[in-house]
Amino acid sequence: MTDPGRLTGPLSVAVANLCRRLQPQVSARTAAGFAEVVRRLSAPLQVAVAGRIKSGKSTLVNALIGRRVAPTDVGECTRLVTRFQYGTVDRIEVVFTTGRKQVLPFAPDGMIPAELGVDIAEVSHIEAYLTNAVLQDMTVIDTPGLGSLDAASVSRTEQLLGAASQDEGSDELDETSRNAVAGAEAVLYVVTQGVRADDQQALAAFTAATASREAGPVNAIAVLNKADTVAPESVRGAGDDVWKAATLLAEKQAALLKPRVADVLPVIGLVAESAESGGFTSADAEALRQLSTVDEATLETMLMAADIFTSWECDVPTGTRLRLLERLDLYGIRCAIDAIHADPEITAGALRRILLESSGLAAVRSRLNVVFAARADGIKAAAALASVTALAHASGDPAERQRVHDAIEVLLAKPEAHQLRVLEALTLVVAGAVDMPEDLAEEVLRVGSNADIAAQLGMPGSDRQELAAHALERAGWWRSFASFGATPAQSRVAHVVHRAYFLIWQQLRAQ
Ligand SMILES: Nc1nc2c(ncn2[C@@H]2O[C@H](COP(=O)(O)OP(=O)(O)OP(=O)(O)O)[C@@H](O)[C@H]2O)c(=O)[nH]1
Ligand SMILES: [Mg+2]
Repeated sequence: MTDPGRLTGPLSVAVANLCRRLQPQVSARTAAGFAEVVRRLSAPLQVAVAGRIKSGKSTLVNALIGRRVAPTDVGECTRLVTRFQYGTVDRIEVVFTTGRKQVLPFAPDGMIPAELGVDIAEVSHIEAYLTNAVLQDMTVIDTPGLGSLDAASVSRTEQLLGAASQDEGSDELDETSRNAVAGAEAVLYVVTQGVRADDQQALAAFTAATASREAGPVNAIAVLNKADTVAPESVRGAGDDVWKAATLLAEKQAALLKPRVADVLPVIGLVAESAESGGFTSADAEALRQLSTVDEATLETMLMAADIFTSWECDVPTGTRLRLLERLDLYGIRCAIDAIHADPEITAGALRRILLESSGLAAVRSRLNVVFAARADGIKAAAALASVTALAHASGDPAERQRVHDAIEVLLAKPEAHQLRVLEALTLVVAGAVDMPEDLAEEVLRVGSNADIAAQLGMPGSDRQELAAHALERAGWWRSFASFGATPAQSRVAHVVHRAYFLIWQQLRAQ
């Protein structure tokens, strides 16, 4: 049985208890599914990194894990789903569609080998167990690019995200149940400057694959990767500042992708990967130091384009320049040289930190913490409840379905579980399943996707009395909206929001 101490929080505990209580009252098949739901509830949050082909997903995964382990650019592995999870010993396994597993040696450079040496058509996915601490809180799932012409790998991704847990002691589960249980719980969506309206479709298609769970602002964020390649002259108001251009572009994309994602943050995955994973060495720092002594006009010319940079006559060997380009691209190289000009004595370590800062990774990490880690309990519990419902439906037994439905209703009626209802309502509104005037939709979003009361009420910095008065006022407003001004679907959402405000008010009063 799962150790309840490892569950993420009170909502997860409540859903795990519901599963355990129901287990003796349902069919063996459903009970096995519930056991799997409980097991997943105590596992770290499953975050899928998704996006178009070659958008830099694997590079970003390496940066987040802090280790260059996922193959980038070429090789058959980029066509496969790889799950990076915490382990006490580094180990890679190929999981075949039959369920058979085969341990795979790391490549000499410490990465997952780009070619597996097995028939890729028979491979389900790769499991990588790594000792890196980041993975204790989050399992990172690297996915092949969406929008690739290779339909086979897209459909494999969809299947695999649904079946990713098949190798973990759940042999008694049939495929329907497995699909009802598995899948990613949160999405980190990687876009580049070419994002178009149809990327929203790509996002929707992806979420359909994450175990039929909707992604929304609660469990999805996006990054604008390759920020270094944004041409500042293509973005109004950016001047000649690349980072500013990327930030403005990210804001525009946020409006385009809203409300499916909480945020779009600019990032330079490549520089982040090099700075975080040991890819940037003291030899690289030395090479940059040497480059920084080249006269300014020549440097400007060299930094205009990659081929000029590598082919221009210069004391730094071409091979070294190629390596710098591969690790930092022109933007990172320029950034490092600027830092050396500002402080010629700068150490390799300090240079690495400056590169890391310039990559924007810190903001992505902190957003991941705010959006995912802080909400992991709610996200995991909501995903688990969706699985429980799907399992009951898949049973084909109306009595069983009713029993499970009733138990869920009892759970959701408790004040401490009301947040799950709010998340559900929020998802309905965001996905457009319930039509709401824009200002009301915004309000539902704010109440549902913030953990802090002042943020929920949109009144940061207010005192308790002001907050309580506002909560009570909004509770009253939503109650009358539920009764008078709403369609039946709106009315159901309005009741949930009313109660959320009421519970906030109660909590403020009790403090
Ligand atoms: N200039 C620049 N290049 C990047 C950045 N991030 C990734 N790249 C490059 O983009 C290419 C593709 O990166 P990957 O990480 O393999 O992309 P992917 O999305 O995993 O690709 P697939 O798995 O094949 O879909 C590589 O050559 C990376 O070096 C970035 O921030 N800036
Ligand atoms: Mg990849």
